[in-house]
Amino acid sequence: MTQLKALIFDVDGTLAETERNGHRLAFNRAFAEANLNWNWSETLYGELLEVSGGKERIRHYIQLYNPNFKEDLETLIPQLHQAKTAHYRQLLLSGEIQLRLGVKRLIEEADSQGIRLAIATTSALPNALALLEKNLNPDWFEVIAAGDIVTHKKPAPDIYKYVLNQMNLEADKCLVFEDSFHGLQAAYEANLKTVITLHNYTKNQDFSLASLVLNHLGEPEKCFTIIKGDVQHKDYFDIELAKILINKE
Ligand code: XBP
Ligand code: MG
Repeated sequence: MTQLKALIFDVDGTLAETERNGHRLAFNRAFAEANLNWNWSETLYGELLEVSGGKERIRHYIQLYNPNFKEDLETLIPQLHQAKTAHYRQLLLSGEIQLRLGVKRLIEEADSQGIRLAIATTSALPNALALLEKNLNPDWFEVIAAGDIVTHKKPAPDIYKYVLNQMNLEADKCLVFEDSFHGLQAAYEANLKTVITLHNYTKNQDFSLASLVLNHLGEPEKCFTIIKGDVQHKDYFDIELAKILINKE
C-alpha cells in the first residue's frame, strides 16, 4: 500500500475562482491605465485562457487581435503585467474572491495529519501569495512554486517536477488538485494522479486522464457531484479519499 505524503494544489480555478472577476478585471484595469482600448470580455477571456501565464496571454492576444500593433512588446508586456499584478492583489485583498467549497477544510485536515502541502501555479508569485495570505496561511505550504520559476509553464510538467524535486518526493505518494485540462496534462506528464474540480471556464474540457472529476470538493453539509470516478460512498472530499485514490490503478 502506497502512503500518502503530500497534496499539491493549483491556485487559479482550484483554490478559488480567480479568473473571471480577478485576473480578467485586473488585465482590463492595466490596459485602461496604459490608455489601451483593449477590453477582455468574459467570453474572450475564456478563449484566451488557452494560453497559460499572464505575460504569455497578453502576447497571444496582441498576435491574434492586434497583429499590426507597433509598440516594443519586450518592454510593454512586462510593464502591463506588473500593473495587472498590482490590480489583482488589490482585488484579492478587498475580499472579493473567496476559496472554493471544501478547500480550507481539506487543507486543515491535511495539515493536522502531517500530510505535506505544496502549490504549483502558473500565476506570478505575488498573486499566489496574496490569495494565500488573505484566505489561508502561506506557511502551511512547504513549497510555493509559481510563475517564471520554470521556463515552460503548464501544460508542460516542469512545475510539478520542480515541486517533487524540492520536496524530495516520489510522484506516486502525492495527489494533485487542478481545475483545467492544461493543469491535468502537466500533472499527468509528471506521473501524478489528479483530482479535478470543474467550473464554468473548464466544464467542457477533456478530463479522461483524471482520477476523479467533481463539481467541487464539498462540505459535510454540501455534498459534491461526481462527474467521473468512484468515491466509495463519500459525499465530500477528505484525506481518507485521497489515500484511497493514490492506491487505485
Ligand atoms: C493560471 C494562469 C495564470 C493566471 C494569471 O493557470 O494561467 O496565468 O490566469 O496569472 P493555472 P498571471 O491555474 O493552470 O496555474 O498573470 O500571474 O500569470
Ligand atoms: Mg488552474
